Amino acid sequence: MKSKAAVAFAPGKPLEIVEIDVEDPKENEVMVKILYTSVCHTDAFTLSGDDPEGVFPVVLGHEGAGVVVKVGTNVTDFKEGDHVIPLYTPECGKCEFCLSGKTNLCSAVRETQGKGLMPDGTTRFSYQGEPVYHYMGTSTFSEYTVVNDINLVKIDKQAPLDKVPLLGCGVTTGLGAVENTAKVEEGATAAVFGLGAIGLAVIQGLKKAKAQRIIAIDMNPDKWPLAQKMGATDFVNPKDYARPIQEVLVEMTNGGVDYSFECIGNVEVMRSALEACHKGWGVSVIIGVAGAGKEIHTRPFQLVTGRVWKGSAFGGVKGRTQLPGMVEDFMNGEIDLDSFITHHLHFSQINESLELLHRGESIRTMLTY
Ligand code: NAD
Ligand code: AHE
Ligand code: ZN
Repeated sequence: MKSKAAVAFAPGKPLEIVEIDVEDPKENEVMVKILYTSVCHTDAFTLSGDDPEGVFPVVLGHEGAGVVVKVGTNVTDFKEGDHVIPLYTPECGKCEFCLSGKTNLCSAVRETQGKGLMPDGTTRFSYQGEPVYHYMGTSTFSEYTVVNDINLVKIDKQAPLDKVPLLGCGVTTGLGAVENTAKVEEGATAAVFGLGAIGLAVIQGLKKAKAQRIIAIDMNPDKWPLAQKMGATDFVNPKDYARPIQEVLVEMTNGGVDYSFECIGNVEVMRSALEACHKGWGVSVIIGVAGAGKEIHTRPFQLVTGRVWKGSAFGGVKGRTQLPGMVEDFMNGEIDLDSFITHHLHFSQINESLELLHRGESIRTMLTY
């Protein structure tokens, strides 16, 4: 099968729109025609070369939605025509992780997924006879992609496929980090660092959880109106202060916030987010993805005195079990996706969508094939 794809041939280089070859799905694999995809900061991060798991050439993309076109042998849960969202956090339902009841991380295909390969150790993509790698088990920057059946969820056919890609990563991650990872309670005070799609979705989650005070922090004041629409009550620009921002927040909140969320991927900000938490009980959740070689630091005393450092992947959400319900919540007006889609472009303009993200001008660009 020939497919239009945006291939990352080398780190730091623009994506190239080329025609690749996509092999048929093998056992337990499904071929999906991607109709819409958006671009998450993690795609830009891997393209930059900072991802320790980055392999090239690769078809990036993990926020997409489409229709099943072919199924491999042994696939029982999907058939041609099903509407689906690819999942970078699979759910096999059988591994130690899935059965633990303690995490959404699934170990079934994680090793090969991290190497850009399908579970049999090969790739379904090639360009001019040379292999092209998969990404995060999804590769939504190809019109036709092949994924494992455990990396896919069937959704309601009535759901608009040009909106639900945001549930494939950004919005689910933010909402889930509040509900599943932090378990924020009514009346809480929270600080959200970084007001991209992830931070804005965290704010939406905090509002749903009835947090009483939501402090939104970003160096780009253009992000504030949308944060306010989501439910932020206070805005802080770190550039306005000469002292560490955690000091400012501790002062503003009479001792620190109950919850903080780092939605940037900056290890210095991760420290600030932890240290902005209240002594004795404050919980800080790391969502941002930091580059190779980066490490977090704080005085252990910060933890000894009751602050808790946690992390969240895909918001702790089990995709195959929970995403159909979140799609319904969106269709019932309980989850806002529309506000995140600030731009619409054709797939051929994908590099422009990356530039918009880098310049801080977009939240999410929805790309149409
Ligand atoms: P984005 O680029 O749209 O947003 C980042 C925001 O952070 C921007 O508004 C920017 O102005 C702000 N910012 C940058 N440096 C700052 C600083 N020092 N202080 C305050 N604000 C600052 O990115 P996004 O798509 O929202 O993704 C955010 C992060 O979350 C990325 O690191 C991404 O890789 C990660 N992510 C993690 C998961 C997960 O499951 N853990 C899922 C999706 C994304
Ligand atoms: N490959 C990187 C880490 C990248 C990372 O942390 N990815 C997040 C999702 S970001 C989505 O936009 C994640 O889910 N991580 C859990 C996992 O199993 O990958 C590295 O540092 O090697
Ligand atoms: Zn993402």
